[in-house]
Amino acid sequence: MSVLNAISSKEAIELEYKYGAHNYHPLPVVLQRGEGVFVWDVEGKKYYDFLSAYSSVNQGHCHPKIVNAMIEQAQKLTLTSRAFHNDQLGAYEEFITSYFGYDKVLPMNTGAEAVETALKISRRWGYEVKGIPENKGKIIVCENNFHGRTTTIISFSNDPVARKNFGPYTEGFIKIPYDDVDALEDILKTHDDIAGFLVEPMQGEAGVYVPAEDYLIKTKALCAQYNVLFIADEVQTGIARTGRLLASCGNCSCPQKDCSESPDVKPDVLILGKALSGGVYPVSAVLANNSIMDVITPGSHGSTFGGNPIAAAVAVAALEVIKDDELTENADRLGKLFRAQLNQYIATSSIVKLVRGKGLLNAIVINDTEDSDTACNICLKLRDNGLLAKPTHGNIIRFAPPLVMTEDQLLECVGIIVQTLKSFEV
Ligand code: IF1
Repeated sequence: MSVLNAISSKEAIELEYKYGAHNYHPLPVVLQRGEGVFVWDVEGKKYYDFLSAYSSVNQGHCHPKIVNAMIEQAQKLTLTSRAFHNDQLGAYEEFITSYFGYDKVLPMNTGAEAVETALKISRRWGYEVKGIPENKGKIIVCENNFHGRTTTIISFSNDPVARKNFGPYTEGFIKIPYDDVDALEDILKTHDDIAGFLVEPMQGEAGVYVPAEDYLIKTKALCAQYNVLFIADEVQTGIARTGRLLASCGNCSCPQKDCSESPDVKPDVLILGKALSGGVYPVSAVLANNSIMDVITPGSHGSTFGGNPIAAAVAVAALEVIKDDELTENADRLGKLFRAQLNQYIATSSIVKLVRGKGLLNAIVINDTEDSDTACNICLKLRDNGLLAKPTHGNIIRFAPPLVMTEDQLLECVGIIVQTLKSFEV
């Protein structure tokens, strides 16, 4: 952009406030360019990105291999709809199903659409395979979940801000506490109309909450015992973020970090989004085996853009980058280093209570009341010091940098974070 039509941060923010719906409260920074772990604002100031568009940009900003795949495909064919075949979709479907170890994939665009798709598949499976009486099927969900923003999905949210005055809500969901195996068993024992159990392997929006080591193994086993589908929402945790290809695979004894073959924790229905495109394009997917996916018949579900040739080409490139650049291993190694470094500081700190997380999906809990603005003020100071992060619920700050970070960069970031936190110590 030439100097003549360059926009200042202040002007850009004013335009958004004047002409855009006020559905967000962004940190005041206006970004213009990104490369790898860095982003630059319109005044040219450089920052470490410690949010990665909520774990979408795992492969780093503007990864050349992914961007090139998009450009090349965009110059050839962008969209056919599913009324016709295109030459990219089948190859992508073969690639992603063998990558994650499933028979079939149903391609969509956003995370919420993929969650909706998984719910529809699971309900149909409940009626047509399990034999639940018509319209009686239930899905078990967890308290403090985040699965997106459609009317059905917010129907089983317990975030009042996300729900208020958007009713009437969709029926058929039973909510149980997260990380509570007994609560699941109680429901499964007493109900024979359950089609599925929808769960986040780690709760993101709830404040990066890591469940007990054996939670996923035990809940998966219960689902198998009661003939209920185990539906994993890996939109945020999937694709190397937590130091495993999938977080639902993260608690198994299998030594391989990049497999989803463990019989203990392999989800029956796997939901992916965000980093499936490395953040360059909206691409989401639902994976399942034939015995489940075959309930979907022509006309029963779909999307104009789902499975479009750009999305297909981009997703193949984005998944290749995960393996080529060894991002699963890097997230695992740097995550351990990050928590160890922060724990050293926390031992001496009165402003930070703890750090928790897996791989490079971590959070610190600030030692202040839930409704205080300390976490927010810390994020503003982090911005001034060249690192972008955002608070989740009240006094928790999420740290999720791109997975292409080097060890030296991570240590520099720990330095920025510790130095910033020190200025808040009392
Ligand atoms: C917003 C949080 C992250 C997700 C899981 C499905 C979706 C998401 C586990 C829907 C989306 C987002 C969307 C964004 C904020 C955000 C978020 F803070 F709310 F929890 F990532 F941490 N399943 N997560 O995390 O995917 O339709 O957005 O593509 O403001 O809604 P989507």
